[in-house]
Amino acid sequence: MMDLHTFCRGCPMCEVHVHFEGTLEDNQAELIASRNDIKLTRPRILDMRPGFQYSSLQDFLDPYYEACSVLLYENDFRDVAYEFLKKQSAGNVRHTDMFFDPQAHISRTNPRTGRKITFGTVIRGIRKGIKDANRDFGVTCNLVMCILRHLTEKDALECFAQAVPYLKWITALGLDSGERGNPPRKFKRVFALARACGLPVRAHAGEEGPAAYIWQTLKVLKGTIIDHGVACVDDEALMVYLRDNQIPLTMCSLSSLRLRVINTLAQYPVGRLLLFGLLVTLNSDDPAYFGGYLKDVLIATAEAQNLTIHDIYKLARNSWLASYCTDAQKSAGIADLDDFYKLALTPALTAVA
Ligand code: ES4
Ligand code: ZN
Repeated sequence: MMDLHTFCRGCPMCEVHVHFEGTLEDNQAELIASRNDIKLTRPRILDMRPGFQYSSLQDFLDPYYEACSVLLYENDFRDVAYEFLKKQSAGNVRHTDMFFDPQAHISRTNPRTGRKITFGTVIRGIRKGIKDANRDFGVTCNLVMCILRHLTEKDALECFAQAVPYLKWITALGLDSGERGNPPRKFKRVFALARACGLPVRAHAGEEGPAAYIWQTLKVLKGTIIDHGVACVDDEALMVYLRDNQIPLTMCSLSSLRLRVINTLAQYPVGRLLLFGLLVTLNSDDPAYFGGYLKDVLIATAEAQNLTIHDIYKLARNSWLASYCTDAQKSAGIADLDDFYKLALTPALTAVA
């Protein structure tokens, strides 16, 4: 039988919860800052000391959005997406549903031109990175536009209006940023608008907020996916609802560890929720910040939770089911995963090893 590490590293899967802005690595930010001839203001390098933990979500997000200030031109956005998808390909992560936060960019001014960065610059750049990565590595990527919940409903509606000419490039609408005090219902109208435009919707809920925010995502926003959802463990009826309706939960263990939602990886409820029958997936969230890309997250979590190869197989299978891939893409991905799983269980593999 194949060992757990080899299985995690090799299994074909999807990532369904990762933020474009959270894939910006220090060295890449430095490179882009230098070619744009701007100064890099990144308190973040200090924050990456081993063992450093952020004290709250907003405490993490403030420098996180500041780090984006190096991204000025279409090509900057293109390069970040391209380099990330190259890494996904190297880890056999064949498809990614990627969040991006237009409001973190369209509020900024290019210091070299004095002009605002436009929605078009952001999305055309990211699209180009996705197209080039597809050509060079065969990976695919869909874009999920996120609303920043710490801003107002008016800001959200204005952002959505700017997205309208580009809806053909946007697969779904999401909600992220600091959860506490910003319940999903605050954005009921913009989410209704997105659904009227034919977009599926989802929200970060129950990451640091209560189980009630998960209910609101389902019932008020009419979300079909819950991002994080850790707090569902506090509400038995909600767990049963999520299981019976097979609502995907896109969980991010290393993120919750770094943001002190949990104190140790062993406490993260992914193994427990898997056993309960929920459609859970594991994801990296902000890989440049939380200490690992998807396969690193999978291995660290599997070790801490004593997960089996079958558990990893389930998580990988769920990742295909939770993705916005076409049915044909899902069937092909799951067939490849099934072949890999059968190979992993072959007794001869132990003999060879
Ligand atoms: C995020 Cl960890 C986390 N939570 C909420 N919003 C986010 N945006 C980027 N990372
Ligand atoms: Zn997230």
